Amino acid sequence: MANPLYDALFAIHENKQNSFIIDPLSGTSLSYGHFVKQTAQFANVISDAGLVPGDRLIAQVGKSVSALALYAGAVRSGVVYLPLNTAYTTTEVEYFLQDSGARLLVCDTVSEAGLTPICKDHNAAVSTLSTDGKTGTLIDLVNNASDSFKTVDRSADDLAALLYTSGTTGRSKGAMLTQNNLLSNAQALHKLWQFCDKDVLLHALPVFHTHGLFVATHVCLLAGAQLIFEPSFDTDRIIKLMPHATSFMGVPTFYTRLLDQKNFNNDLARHMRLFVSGSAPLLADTHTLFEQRTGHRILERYGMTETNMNTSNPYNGERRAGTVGFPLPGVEIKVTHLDSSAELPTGEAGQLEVRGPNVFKGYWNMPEKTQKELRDDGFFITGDIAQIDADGYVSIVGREKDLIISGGYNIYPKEIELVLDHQPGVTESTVVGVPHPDFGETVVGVLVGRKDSINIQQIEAAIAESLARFKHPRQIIVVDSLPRNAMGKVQKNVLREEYRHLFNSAK
Ligand code: MCA
Ligand code: AMP
Repeated sequence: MANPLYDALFAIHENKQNSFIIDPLSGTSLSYGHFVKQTAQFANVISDAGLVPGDRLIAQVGKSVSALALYAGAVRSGVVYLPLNTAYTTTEVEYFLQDSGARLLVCDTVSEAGLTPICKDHNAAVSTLSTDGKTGTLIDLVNNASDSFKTVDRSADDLAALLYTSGTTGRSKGAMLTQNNLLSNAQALHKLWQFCDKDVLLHALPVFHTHGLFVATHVCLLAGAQLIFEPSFDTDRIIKLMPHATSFMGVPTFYTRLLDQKNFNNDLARHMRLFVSGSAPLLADTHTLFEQRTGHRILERYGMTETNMNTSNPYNGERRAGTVGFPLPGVEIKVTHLDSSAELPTGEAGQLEVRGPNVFKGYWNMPEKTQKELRDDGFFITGDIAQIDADGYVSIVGREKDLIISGGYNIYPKEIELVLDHQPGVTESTVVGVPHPDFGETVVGVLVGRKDSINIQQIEAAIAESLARFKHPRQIIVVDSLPRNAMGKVQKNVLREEYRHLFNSAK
């Protein structure tokens, strides 16, 4: 047997001296061979902690080489990797801990005190890793662990990762991703986007989501390319580093922020061969402006946590602004009628459905939810409204699911509405997304209640207690009543229209 994902991504680099992680500004670098040794040390620590193949490991840690080695160590030891947004509060983390039954939680040193009690309640061990990945109880163990490890055998259908993507009903759903889901997608993208060992990817995405952890990192590992591994997206640093890179991946906010910088120009981008955008819609204007400024046409692609990447604009061929290109090789898509599920003719907008080796195994502990969204014939109902034009280009034209995407992060209104509905004086609430010049979309909370009995500051404090900062409504508005259709359903589209200019000038 073997461990297909580990073998393809990491084992191939054993004892190789070529650079993997580089920092051109400080001149430091880490070789592939050294990184592979680190994966063995992390794998030893994970198995010495008593985790066996199939167990879940939660990592709520800063972006560092150690965090990447922890992920690789989990894959190598057959343990299911469960990364969490570092912005999640203790309340949110407790849900993931309880739902996943994780045996070990690795958290930032600063969050240890807050998270230890809930780990005790849920029989999970705690280990710490500093934001820069250099200290913490985990590192103390790693530094004393052997740098050789017998990689655990895994099959292509075994789980490699569990990524939570919040649910429209408010409860986050754990997307079960197998070794082959991840490997097949990485291989398709590596080929399609022509990554090779001469590439240097400027990596500024978080590594607790699919885009940064799988799409960006896996294509580089398959290609033996180098990574400039930035802890976060800092526009000034990106501008300084870009002349040293060949490729860049980001959410639309990365691109609009770069375009806001006068000194971001074609000279900076002259070494670049590829700019990729995804996770949220890239406005056609941004695509056009970017080409005018740099001479590069951004390659937009479309994916989901449940499916990794589904479609991509071509590497060679027209990268059509406002579209997400064509299905990846091996991926099938169809657009179906929202009610009858009958396939619609070309050009008509409807539910986008996806089938292929990239489509997840289902939702963790949610067989009924899985049954509803993953058809028996293997097609996955995305909740995105799309249309395919006469040339075969796919456009995402809307969402059937109640979802706000802010700076590439997914926000599910239901989760916030559940908190708002329980606030003193609030008789009902609704949460909508409205355009935002920096984040693309942002959150607005609309409350019904007597103005004199609603305390906005108190409500904001309650939200801060239970929800990550990025989910907080940027504005809370109190109204007498909510617009409803004949069925009595709140008309969120009416509210989106009413408040669409709320943040026009905000930058
Ligand atoms: C930070 N804040 C945010 C966001 N990020 N608020 C709303 N939406 C956000 N996305 C908060 C901060 O906590 C801070 O709060 C305040 O906003 C201002 O922070 P700022 O400095 O402007 O933000 P930042 O720290 O620079 O972060 C913005 C960012 C970041 C760089 C765009 O959000 C980011 O890296 N997004 C990438 C997300 C991603 O990787 N998505 C891929 C998901 P305070 O008020 O306390 O200061 S995977 C996916 O979608 C599918 C699979 C796919 O197709 O890829
Ligand atoms: P996630 O919950 O992280 O899996 O987010 C996946 C969702 O992000 C998709 O269902 C789409 O709604 C959205 N998305 C991802 N890429 C794009 C894109 N290029 N254009 C429009 N929406 C996108």
